[in-house]
Amino acid sequence: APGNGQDTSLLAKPKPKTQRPPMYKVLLLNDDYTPMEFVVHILERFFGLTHAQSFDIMLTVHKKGLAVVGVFSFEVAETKVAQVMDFARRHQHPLQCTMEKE
Ligand code: NFA
Repeated sequence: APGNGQDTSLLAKPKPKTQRPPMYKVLLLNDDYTPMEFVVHILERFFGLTHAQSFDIMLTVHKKGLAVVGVFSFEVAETKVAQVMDFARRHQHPLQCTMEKE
């Protein structure tokens, strides 16, 4: 700092921070109409989860209102959200899936 007689400029090495890309949580939201089995099917089909894992996450969403289904790169998260939203819409269920930066 100027004036305090302590010049650390020769010793202080800048720390090169390696930048990791941000990751995105994919969230599933509860509603009153989408059948439980349909949600389980979506989790198995688009997230590669087992039936037991899918059932657990579905129940968490049902009871808590939402749950994180997985954490992915922006591009993968975007694709998963689009796949879920399209599949739900085609089956006329109001299921909502969103993403948010971790
Ligand atoms: N709450 C829905 C029902 O009782 C089930 C559900 C679970 C919907 C998870 C959306 C997400 N049929």
